This record gives sequence, structure tokens and C-alpha cells, in this order.
Amino acid sequence: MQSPLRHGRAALGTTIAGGALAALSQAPERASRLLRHRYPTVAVTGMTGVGKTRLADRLSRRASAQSEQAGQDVGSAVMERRTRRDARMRGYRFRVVPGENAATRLGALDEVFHDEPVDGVLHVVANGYATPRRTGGTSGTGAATREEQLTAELEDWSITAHRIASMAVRRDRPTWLIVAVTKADLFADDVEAAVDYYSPGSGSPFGDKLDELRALAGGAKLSIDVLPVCAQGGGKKSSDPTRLTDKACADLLARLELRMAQLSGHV
Ligand SMILES: Nc1nc2c(ncn2[C@@H]2O[C@H](COP(=O)(O)OP(=O)(O)OP(=O)(O)O)[C@@H](O)[C@H]2O)c(=O)[nH]1
Ligand SMILES: [Mg+2]
Repeated sequence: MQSPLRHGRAALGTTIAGGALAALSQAPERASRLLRHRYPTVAVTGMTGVGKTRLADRLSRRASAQSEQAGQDVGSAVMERRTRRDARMRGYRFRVVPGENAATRLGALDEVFHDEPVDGVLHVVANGYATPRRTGGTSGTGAATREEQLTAELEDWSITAHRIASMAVRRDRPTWLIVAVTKADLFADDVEAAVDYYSPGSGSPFGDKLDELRALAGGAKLSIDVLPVCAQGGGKKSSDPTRLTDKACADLLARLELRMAQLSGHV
């Protein structure tokens, strides 16, 4: 008959071996959790021409290709990946979903909201100042009024908002959303009104959709911020009140970065 002691030891050995094996198999998961903690993924969404690529490039300290200076301002064709690292080994992994003129858009949306769900969302809007772009296959420069741009933006937002809601309800931890109202340099004397238009509870068409999203996702599961920003423009030391100075633009960008750091637990 086996002594209880032997039996116990064998059992203990099994437990340790099992534990070590479990630890080994959990290692990749733990590594990915650490990565997620230090470098949370951020989806950058919004309609074509609003300034997603430009903003992600600024946030990741990357110089944008100045393609528009060659007279052709083309939209992104595929999802762009940018990483921001700071001195303390923290940062973000940005996933810039191309606008609706790109054939790869739906796949990119699936990737960031379903296949590899992101930690936070930077939804970029431009107060009707999206750069009009030609739809694939047509020639000539695009043209659209501010009103048309705002309508298009709202349609784009409906789609993205649904994706965010279904991602948020599937997970335990909260998701954050920042609505980045960019190109503020183009409407410097109107920034407050623009932020209001894009805010929850404002009664605007965009605000109503945000309220719906919050109701769908559950308030505790989704935090929403609305921040004005600009990724370029501004101007020297302009005394023109309708223009933002470079300093004012830099300050807005710093505020956005601080909020992202707070939401990600970096500060
Ligand atoms: N004045 C001003 N122009 C901006 C700003 N951000 C972007 N732009 C311009 O707006 C245009 C569109 O910017 P992109 O970053 O390429 O837009 P996008 O959202 O990536 O567009 P898609 O790739 O088509 O989805 C470019 O000509 C930019 O130079 C800004 O803060 N101020
Ligand atoms: Mg782009």
C-alpha cells in the first residue's frame, strides 16, 4: 500500500509541475498584458480628410509625408500603424483606420474593434473642414460644402459608434473614447461652439448619437471626452483672432496627450 506521505509528495510534485506548466503557458498572455498596460492600443477613426493621419503622426512624433505640397492630397489606402514611446518606456500603439474612400476600411474596422480590440479610441472630427477627396475612380478635385461634410461625418460616426458600443459591452474593463475636434486652427474663434456640437448632452445631431452610444455601452463601461486640437497650421505670431498661434496649437496637443496618459494610467 502506498504511504500517505508518498502519495502526498507525488501529488505535490504534480501540482508544482502543473503550476510551472500553467505559468509557462500563461507567459505570452502575461507579456501581452504588460504590453497592453505600457503601450495600450488606440484606434484612430473618422471620415476621410479629417486629419487622422496627420494627428497620429504628431502624437507619435513622426514627420508626415508632405504629399499635398506636390499638389496631390491623397487619403490613406491602408491602416497605418504608429508607435509613440516616451522616456519611461510607456506610450501608445496607434491604429489609424483609413477613411471611407479606402477599400481596406471595413477590414481595418473589424481588426480594431473585433479581432484585436483596442484599449481606447480617438475619433477625429473636423467641424466640417474635412479635406474633400475624390472617390475612387473619378478624376478632378473633390468639392463639398461644410454642411455636406458635417452630414457625411455624422454618417461615418454612426457606423463607428456602433462598433465601439459592441466592443464595449463585450469586455469587463472600461473603454475610453476621445472625440478629437481637430483643425481648430481653421476655426479659432469658434472652438467652443464646435466642442459643444460634438459633446454628449448637447442636443446636436452628433451629441444625440453620443448619448445613444453611452446608453448602449453603459456609462460605467465607456468614458467620453471631447477635446479641440490641431495637428498643423496655426501660424507664426498671428495677431489675427481667427487664427491660432503655434503655441496655442502646441498647448491643445499637450492637453490631449495629458488626457490620454490619464486614461491609460501613464500618469
Ligand atoms: N489646417 C489644418 N489642416 C490639417 C490639420 N490636420 C490635417 N490637416 C490637413 O487635412 C488634410 C487631410 O489630413 P489627413 O491626415 O491626411 O486626413 P485623414 O483623416 O488621414 O484622411 P484619410 O487618410 O483619407 O482617411 C491634409 O491636407 C492635412 O494637411 C490641422 O490640424 N489643421
Ligand atoms: Mg489618412
